[in-house]
Amino acid sequence: MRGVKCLVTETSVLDPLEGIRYRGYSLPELLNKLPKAKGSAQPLPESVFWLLLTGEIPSFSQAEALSKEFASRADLPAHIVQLLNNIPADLHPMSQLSAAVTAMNSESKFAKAYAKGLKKSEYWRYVLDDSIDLISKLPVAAAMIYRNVFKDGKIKAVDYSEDYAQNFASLLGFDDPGFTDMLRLYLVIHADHEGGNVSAHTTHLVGSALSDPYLAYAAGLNGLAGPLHGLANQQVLLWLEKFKKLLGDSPITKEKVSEIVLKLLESENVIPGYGHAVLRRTDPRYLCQREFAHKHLPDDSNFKLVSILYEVVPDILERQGKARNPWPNVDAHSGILLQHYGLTEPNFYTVLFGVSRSLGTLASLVWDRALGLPLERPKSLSTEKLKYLSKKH
Ligand code: AMX
Repeated sequence: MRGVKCLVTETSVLDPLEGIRYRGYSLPELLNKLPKAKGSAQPLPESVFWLLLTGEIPSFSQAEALSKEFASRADLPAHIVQLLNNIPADLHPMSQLSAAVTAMNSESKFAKAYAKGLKKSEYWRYVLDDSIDLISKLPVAAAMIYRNVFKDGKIKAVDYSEDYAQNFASLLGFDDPGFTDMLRLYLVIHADHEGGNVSAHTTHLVGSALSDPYLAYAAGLNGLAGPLHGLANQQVLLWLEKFKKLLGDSPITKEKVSEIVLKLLESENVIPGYGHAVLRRTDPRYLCQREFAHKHLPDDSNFKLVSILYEVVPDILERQGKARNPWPNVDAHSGILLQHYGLTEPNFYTVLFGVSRSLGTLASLVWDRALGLPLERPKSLSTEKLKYLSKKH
C-alpha cells in the first residue's frame, strides 16, 4: 500500500524529506509557537490536541482550560482500577493498557447514545466527548500500570491545578522538573504522524465500524505494540544493552562500533530505531530529542553512544542496500532520555507512546465522524483470482 493515496487525515501530513507537520506547522515551529507550561521552555501537550482538533494554536489560557478539563475527567471507573490491580504483573504493560482501554468502553457516551438512536450529524459530538474522557484517563491508567508492575503499587491523586504532563509525571512518581519537561517534549512529538501508520490507521479503521473511541483506540494501541512500530523504542534499549555487552571495556571508536553493529545485524532482523516507511531523512522527532539532549544531558554516556551510532549506522545500512531509509527515526532516541531521568524500564516505553498518540488519533477520529467518512472496506482478491485476471489481460 506504500504510496497508495487512499486516506483523508486532517490533523497532520508527513513529508518524506521534511518530516511531520501538525496542521501545517513543523515540529521546530511548534516547539516555538505552542503555549509553554509555567516556568518551562517546553510546550503544553494539551495545546497539541487543541491544534490538531481545531487547526488553531491555542492561547495559554485556552490550553490551561483544557488542562483543567483533562484533570477533572481523569478518574478511572472502579472496575478499571480493579482490573489493573488484578491483571498479572508479568503481562506486557501495553497489553495491560489495551485491556484497560477496551474495558473503559463501559463509559462510552457515543455507544450509549447510538444504542438509543443518534443522528449521523451528531456522532462527532459524542466521539469528541469520549475522546476527551479517554485522553484524560490514559495517564492515570498508564501510571497505575507503571506503579503496579515496577514500584509499590501506590499512586498519587491528580492535582486539578496542574497541567497534563505535570500530573502524568507525578502520577508515575517523578518529581524532577527535568523529567516533566522531557515528558512534555515526548508527548508533543509522538502525538501524530498522519493517517497511514499502523496505530492511526487501525484507530481510523475500527472507528469506521462505529466502534466507540475506546474500542477504536485500544485497537490502535495493539498495533502500536508491534516491534516494527511503537515497540521499537523498547527494542532500541534492549539492542543498546546487547551492544554494550559486546563492547565490554573496549574504547568506543567508529571502527569498533561498526564491527559490533555488523555482528548484531547478523543475528537480528533489523537495527531498531532506524528506517521508516515514509521518511527518507533523519526524523525531525529524533533531531528535537537530540537538541534536548545536547542542552540537558551532553555528558550522558548513552547519549554519546547514540550519537556515535548516528555517525556509523546509516553508512552500514546503505552499504547493506536493503533499507530504503538508513536514517534514525523517533525511537532511536527516546529511550535514552527516559533512562537519563530514571525511567529505566524499557517494557514501559511504548505505553508513554500510547498516551501521546491518543492526542492525534482521537482528534482524527472526531474529524472522521464530523466529515461522515464511511465504513472502510477495501476489496481483496485470492491469489487464484489474481492469476486468472493476469492471464486474462
Ligand atoms: N535494519 C535492518 N534492515 C532494515 C531496517 C533496519 N532498521 N529497515 C529496513 N530494513 C530492511 C527491511 O527489513 C526490508 O528487508 P527485507 O526486504 O529483507 O524484508 C528492507 O530493508 C526494505 O525495507 P524498507 O522498505 O526500507 O522499510 P519498510 O517500509 O518495509 O519498513 C520499518 C519500515 C520502519 C518497519 C523498517 O525500517 C524497520 O523495521 N525499522 C526498524 C524498526 C523501527 O525502528 N520501527 C519504528 C518505526 C517508527 C515508528 O513507527 N515508531
